[in-house]
Amino acid sequence: MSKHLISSTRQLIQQINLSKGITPIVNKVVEGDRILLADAELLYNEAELGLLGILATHVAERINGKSVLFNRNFHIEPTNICLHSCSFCSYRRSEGEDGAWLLSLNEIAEQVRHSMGKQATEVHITGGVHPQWDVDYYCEMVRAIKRVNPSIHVKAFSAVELDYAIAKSGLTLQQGIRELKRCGLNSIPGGGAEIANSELRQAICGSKTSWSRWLEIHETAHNEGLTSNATMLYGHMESYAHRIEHMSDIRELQDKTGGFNCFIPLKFKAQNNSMSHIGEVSTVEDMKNFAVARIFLDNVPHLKAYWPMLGKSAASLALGFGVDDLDGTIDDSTKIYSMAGAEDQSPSMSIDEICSTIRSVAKNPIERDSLYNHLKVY
Ligand code: V47
Ligand code: SF4
Repeated sequence: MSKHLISSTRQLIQQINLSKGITPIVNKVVEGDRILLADAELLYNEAELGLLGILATHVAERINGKSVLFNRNFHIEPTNICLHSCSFCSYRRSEGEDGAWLLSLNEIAEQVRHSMGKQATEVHITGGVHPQWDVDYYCEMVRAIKRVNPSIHVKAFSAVELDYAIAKSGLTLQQGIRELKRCGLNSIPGGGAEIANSELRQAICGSKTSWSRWLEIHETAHNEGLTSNATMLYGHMESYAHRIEHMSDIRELQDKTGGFNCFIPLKFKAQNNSMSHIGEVSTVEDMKNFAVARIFLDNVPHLKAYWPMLGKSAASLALGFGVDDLDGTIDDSTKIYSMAGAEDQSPSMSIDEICSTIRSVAKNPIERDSLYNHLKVY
């Protein structure tokens, strides 16, 4: 690590009054040493926000310098028909219910065609777990996309969709993932992770893929040469200890496989679901969470702010709390967040807007591909 980075971080920290308990943790972070679970809990509970911003920026700059990455992608949600009924979900419907949708393969191909004028390099696909969809169907979907645009990167199907489809096809995880890869699947998004703790998971999404299975699916994908992302749903009923337990399992798997590209904290949005009474956490809590995640997950290269969910201003604030990846959606037509109450109901950001947001916090905008190779410095 550069001596210059260490000394400039130390200078910033000098101006802050550190409690006895926090000082050794600060030293670990500044020197590039891994922090313990108990250290992360102390940071959540006792560190002031300014200090967290300095430490998270230190870690982000150690890993990624002053670069902030974005890509040109678009999202497809093929259906909201889902056999699960997670309490936090605002958009799932049963078959035939009002508001249910299901895109045909032709409609999906049309969306891909439409994206080509905008030079999208990636399509992100997730949706409900449709009771009739198996590996063959998901393969057909990927093939239909690649027929329209053979070079587009298909980041698709959360571990929860994969779990059901692979079991329905009577395949092992390895067979199912190999087959999808053979058909053109390029990487796996981070959805369905929610929260690791089994009691909490039972309470908010009891029928869903278990946490150990979620980890197994990502481990298998990594072993088959597919990278993936990891998410965490926060701001509902979880404690700081629950968040740390979740991130610790991700850190452990990353030590083993190195297959996670980025970590994406997903803030619980409270409209139109059966957990609405819980409300939403503050922006301060969002920033604290980004910062502790960046400090704790020292082996995950990127921390993403998913701005269509968080809102543009909170996402740009997060660049001061360890975030180095803005999901650079071109036109985001995802309903999962708009139906749960995201401020921007039809979010889109032009490349100019993304770049000026990044420059406004003295960072360097860089367009990336889906594997985080740098494509263009702006
Ligand atoms: O697993 C559902 C979350 C996830 C709500 O990998 C909610 O690049 C907040 O995983 N409030 C799916 N969150 C989306 C997802 C994702 C999004 C962006 C980028 C990537 C990536 C992955 O959405 C679900 C769940 O955790 N979710 N409902 C809600 N009310
Ligand atoms: Fe289904 Fe996903 Fe909604 Fe859960 S969060 S009900 S798995 S669509």
